[in-house]
Amino acid sequence: MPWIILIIDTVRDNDISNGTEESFVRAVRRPRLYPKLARTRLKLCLVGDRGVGKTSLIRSYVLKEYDNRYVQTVGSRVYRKRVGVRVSDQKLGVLADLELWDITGEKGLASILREAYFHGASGIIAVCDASRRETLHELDFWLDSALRIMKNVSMEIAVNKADIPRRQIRPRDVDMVARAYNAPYLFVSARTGENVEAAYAGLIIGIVRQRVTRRARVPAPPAV
Ligand SMILES: Nc1nc2c(ncn2[C@@H]2O[C@H](COP(=O)(O)OP(=O)(O)OP(=O)(O)O)[C@@H](O)[C@H]2O)c(=O)[nH]1
Ligand SMILES: [Mg+2]
Repeated sequence: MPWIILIIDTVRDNDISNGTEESFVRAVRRPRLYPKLARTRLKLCLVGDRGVGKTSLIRSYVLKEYDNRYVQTVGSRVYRKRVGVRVSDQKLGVLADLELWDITGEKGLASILREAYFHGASGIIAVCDASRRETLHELDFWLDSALRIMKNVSMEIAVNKADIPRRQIRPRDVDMVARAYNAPYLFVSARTGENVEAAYAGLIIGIVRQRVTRRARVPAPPAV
């Protein structure tokens, strides 16, 4: 039986500093604790109905910006961000280059282009709007679309607009969908920033853990 113990955490934004490769490597690596460094690329897609806040959640995470105005996304747009993940028990620092795909909420267009949108994706964040119950039920459409293209994709549900007092979606409503897709969920708000980092971190850590685990399987030590 293989045995693996992993403890992983993300590098906080403060650690990441403002972008030079050297400072970033220093932050992830902490040479004495993490002497090994690996690089990886992750494509993450945000999906969900029109107006649920996909663009806002990406802009909040990548640019630390929020805008009250609604500008519909036509087609798709790709944003990039680099994050660090520390895999403690392997003494490994991983630099992950993220491609964040902001995908139209128009179902017709998304169906036609789903091959292009989801091909090569490692993770899906399925977004619904806490103030519109129907957007939760429509996640079936979005998650099924992604699963038709990528069978082994990690999924997470983000119930956005958690700052709005009149919520139409309760945790137990999300439970059922989350269980059906084996996807964790979080209530988040692009407006206040609540749980935004946590939502991305949870998904990214899970994917990096899978990749490292696949590469690092070692035989069990002999019984003593
Ligand atoms: N109260 C509140 N409003 C939000 C939040 N996130 C987004 N919005 C607002 O909801 C509207 C739609 O947000 P978008 O990010 O454009 O939604 P989208 O999912 O990208 O929409 P499409 O591109 O049409 O698919 C905008 O007016 C945002 O300001 C949030 O967390 N709380
Ligand atoms: Mg959009």
